[in-house]
Amino acid sequence: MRFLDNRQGLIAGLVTAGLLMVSIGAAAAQGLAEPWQTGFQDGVTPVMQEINWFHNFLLVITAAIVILVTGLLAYIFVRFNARANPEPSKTSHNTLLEVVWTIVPVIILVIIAVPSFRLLYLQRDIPDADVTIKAIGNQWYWSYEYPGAGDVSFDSVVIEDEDLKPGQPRLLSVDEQVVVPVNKVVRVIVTASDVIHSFAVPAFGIKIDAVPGRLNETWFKVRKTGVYYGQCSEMCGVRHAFMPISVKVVSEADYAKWLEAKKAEASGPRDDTIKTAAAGIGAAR
Ligand SMILES: [Cu+2]
Repeated sequence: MRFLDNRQGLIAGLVTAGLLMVSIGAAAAQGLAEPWQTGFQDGVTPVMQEINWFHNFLLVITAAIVILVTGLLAYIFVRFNARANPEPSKTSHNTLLEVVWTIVPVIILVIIAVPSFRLLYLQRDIPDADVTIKAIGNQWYWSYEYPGAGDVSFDSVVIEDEDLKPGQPRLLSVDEQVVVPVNKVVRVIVTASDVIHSFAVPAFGIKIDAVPGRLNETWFKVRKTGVYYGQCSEMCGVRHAFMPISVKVVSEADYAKWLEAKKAEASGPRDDTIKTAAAGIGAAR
């Protein structure tokens, strides 16, 4: 009776886990990681879709190898232990077998290498960019510049826990999001001003080091509007965990509108309140 109870409990647990995974799959499509999420975030760029495919492809190959090797081991344990096989064979060579176990792994590696290199070239060959943004890592926030789009530049600073508004994810929300158009090739030039940071957005399949005095570049083309989050992914100091990346992907019209507003802001009267206040303190001293 107890066994039956346990079994019912187990089935209920499996069903719950199944439902949970379905709901996680839906939630993971929002551009950020979810508690108990399994697998990657929903890929929204060609690169991330390819990474997802490559990951699943490798998973099938590695699982097949593990099953084959485990099966062979189990067979040997049962069939050739001292009790079942008291008179061991003296065979030391089998040419056919040796050729097979050399050639087959080579073929497997070639099968893996072809899509692997294809993916590498997709990531590294940056197509002609529609929009170029420059991301600069600082201790501990990101600055963004839009070269070729006027004097647009701004800092993007984490929103502290006590200032979070409902719906803003903790440690991922920033005061000013990077805005990019949907279905356009965006080139990201990445550098840093102090120490090494790393610019990473999982849903885009990008992660690239931000090194002081050096320009790295990567690209993405997002096929779905929305907000996508990333984090600094190179240990860069005490507030390493507090410099998130938040990318808002909007329609082309909305992007143009946002850019106009930003340009107007940049050419308008600058807000020198802080500097004036600092100068005031200096004068009073
Ligand atoms: Cu950092």
